[in-house]
Amino acid sequence: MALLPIIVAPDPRLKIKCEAVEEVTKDLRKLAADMLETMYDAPGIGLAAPQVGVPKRLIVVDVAKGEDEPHPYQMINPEISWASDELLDYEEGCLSLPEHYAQVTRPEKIRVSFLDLTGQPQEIEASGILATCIQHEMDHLDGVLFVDHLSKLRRDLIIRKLKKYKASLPPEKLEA
Ligand code: K1U
Ligand code: ZN
Repeated sequence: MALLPIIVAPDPRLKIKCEAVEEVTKDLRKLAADMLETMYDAPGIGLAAPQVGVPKRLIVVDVAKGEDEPHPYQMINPEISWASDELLDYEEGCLSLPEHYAQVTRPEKIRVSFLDLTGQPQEIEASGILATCIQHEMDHLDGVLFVDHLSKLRRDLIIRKLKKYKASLPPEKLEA
């Protein structure tokens, strides 16, 4: 397995709509395993393929707390088939927006269908932080970042700070 470099915003690769996965191949399974390893290493609770430069509809999520057993999800072509009217406010972070956090409001419960790594269709119901994280990761597949849910003023402020942060990094610390 391998750790993958995570793209930091602003970057055009984080703003594109990703393509559906047509076939679940060995290479895709390797990518999903590398993404999980990268997510645990960061550490984070989710990661989407475009964050590692792959414009495909693949996400990984694990919201299990440190002392609990890991509970990873690897979802190919995820789709939300139902969302609750009840909403949840959650202070979100993003590995592509390091050290920035903001409260985002999303449906509290969702039903999501996806393909697993054997290509079999699956459906789960998620609530709380798991639902929030899946929605955040699915946003990435459509080129949407959590700052896109904020006012233009707050979004522009965060993006301006990230531009400065990236400009201050030595070239070897910038991802490809
Ligand atoms: O970059 C990402 O998409 C991952 C992001 C996912 C996320 C966090 C919070 C709400 C919604 C989605 C992160 O994992 S940021 C890091 C983080 O939240 C965290 C890190 C270590 C322990 C617990 C949380
Ligand atoms: Zn993110």
